[in-house]
Amino acid sequence: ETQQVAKVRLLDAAPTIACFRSEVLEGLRQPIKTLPCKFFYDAEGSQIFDAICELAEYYPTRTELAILQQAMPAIRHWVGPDVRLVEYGSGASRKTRLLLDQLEAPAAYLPIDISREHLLAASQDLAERYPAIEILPICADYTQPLSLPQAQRSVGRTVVFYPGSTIGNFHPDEALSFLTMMRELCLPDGGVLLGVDLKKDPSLLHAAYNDTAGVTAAFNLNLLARINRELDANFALANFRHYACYNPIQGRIEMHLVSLHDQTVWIGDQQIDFRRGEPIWTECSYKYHLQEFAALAAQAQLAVAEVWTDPQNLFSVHYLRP
Ligand code: AVI
Repeated sequence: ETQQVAKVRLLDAAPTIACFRSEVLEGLRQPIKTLPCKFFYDAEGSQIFDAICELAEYYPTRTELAILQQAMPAIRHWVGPDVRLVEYGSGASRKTRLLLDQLEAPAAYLPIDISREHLLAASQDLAERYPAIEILPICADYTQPLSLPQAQRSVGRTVVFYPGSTIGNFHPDEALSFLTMMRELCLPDGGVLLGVDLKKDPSLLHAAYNDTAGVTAAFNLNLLARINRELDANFALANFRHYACYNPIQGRIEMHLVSLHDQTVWIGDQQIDFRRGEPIWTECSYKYHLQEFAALAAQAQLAVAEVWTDPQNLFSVHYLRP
């Protein structure tokens, strides 16, 4: 029995184990211990993240999907024909299908993700579904400089798709550099279509990052499990607690793993000591007012061409132009 499988060629620039190890150790040796949130997304973590997106408490995914659906005619107009669509942190590419279905003859789609298995599965699926579109997946840590492959066909403008409010997982200064990089990519006549989570009642935010089923806690703790799996470490997961809270002054969710005891953990031959109550800071998720985000984009010389929100003003989608 032969199976017709559309072929996708993966450009693999995934961070090595040595990089992972050195970033983990560097973070855990700081006076305030941190771990980079990009490392949440191994095969396990990407799956848990997909489960988060289905949670009743986690409003961003479904809200953004509804906004995109509504805004589609306008988005189609802004993006135009023959586009090269570049998506950062594409994951399961769920929202992408909406775009590929409704844009005007898109020429190429370049999904970039740090999670190889997830990226490959999603790309295979898209290649079968959209034979007319060139699918060029890139496995990489996109916070590092990265040169994108040429699409085979000559194409029109480049549009960057950055949904989910992942821009909120950067501190504002990092978000600014990332926006600047996206601007350069879409010059001269492309754009950036991105999702931004909005400031709101802290209790809604608190619930979104402290779901009752404990999926977000499992997502956070999986980072320690991953370090155990890949770096020969011995974190006892029961000795750490997921702790997420909204800081209304900084306008961000802060996610931590708090040590429940004085304890020592080994990562290979490296010893890391924890005091009872000491946190490992694993993630920030900044929330913006529309004007705050427009000001940040303007600093990166990107102008808001149009912005869409849901009726409850929970989430926003922006089309930015250089
Ligand atoms: C990917 N990112 C936008 C998510 C967020 O909401 O900041 C990651 C996440 N962390 C906990 N739940 C979801």
